[in-house]
Amino acid sequence: MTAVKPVDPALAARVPPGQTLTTKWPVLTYGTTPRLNPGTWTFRCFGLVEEEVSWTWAEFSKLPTTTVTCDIHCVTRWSRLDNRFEGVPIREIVKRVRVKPEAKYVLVHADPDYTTNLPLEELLDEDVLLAVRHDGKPLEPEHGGPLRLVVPKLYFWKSAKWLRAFEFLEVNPPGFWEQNGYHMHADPWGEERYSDQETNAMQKMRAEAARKLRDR
Ligand SMILES: Nc1nc2c(c(=O)[nH]1)N[C@H]1C(S)=C(S)[C@@H](COP(=O)(O)O)O[C@H]1N2
Ligand SMILES: [Mo]
Repeated sequence: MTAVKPVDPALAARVPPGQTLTTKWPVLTYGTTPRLNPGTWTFRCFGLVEEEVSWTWAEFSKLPTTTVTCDIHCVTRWSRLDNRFEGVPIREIVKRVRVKPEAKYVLVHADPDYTTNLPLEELLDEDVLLAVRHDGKPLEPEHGGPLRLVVPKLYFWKSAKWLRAFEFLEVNPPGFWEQNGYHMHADPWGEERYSDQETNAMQKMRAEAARKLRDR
């Protein structure tokens, strides 16, 4: 008889449907790993903001930081529990740029040519971090070092590695994976994996927003 390791029910309750646990941390990158050039790197906030801000690496490194322990869920069906991310909490960013009330969505820009979209309300969640460290060590380049976004409540493709900018918008244009068959919202607990699961209203909104952005 083979011994089956029982699953701790407290842990099982933290694993969304269709996911399995891993203790390793897989690397999922479309394309190559960019390297930091501290001389030219900037992190920029633009679009519907009172104050357009661009931080150099030296300036960004002086922002206040905090620690968030969270679970992460990749749409390729692995989940990793209790990740200790350290970085700049989202509130430290938005209070410096003062987002205009018309802004409802954010297009996240990252190297190399990666984008992802999400509602502003979800970017402003307490557990959202611009992370520079993971489990006590600087973020490895493969995992988005020097700076990545961490949005624990959504599938991990929304957590852009090599983060470079937030663009605050009235509309919700699809980002890279969202244009390639993945869901606009991406809630792991609702298994919002693919674009064909989107409501008609959401599909209409994605088409209109994409058109608006192309024509501007
Ligand atoms: N810039 C950038 N960010 C990215 C990606 C990418 O290819 N480029 N992949 C996304 C996907 S699909 C996932 S699952 C996570 C993977 O992060 P990890 O490689 O640290 O596990 O990063 C996301 N952020
Ligand atoms: Mo992913």
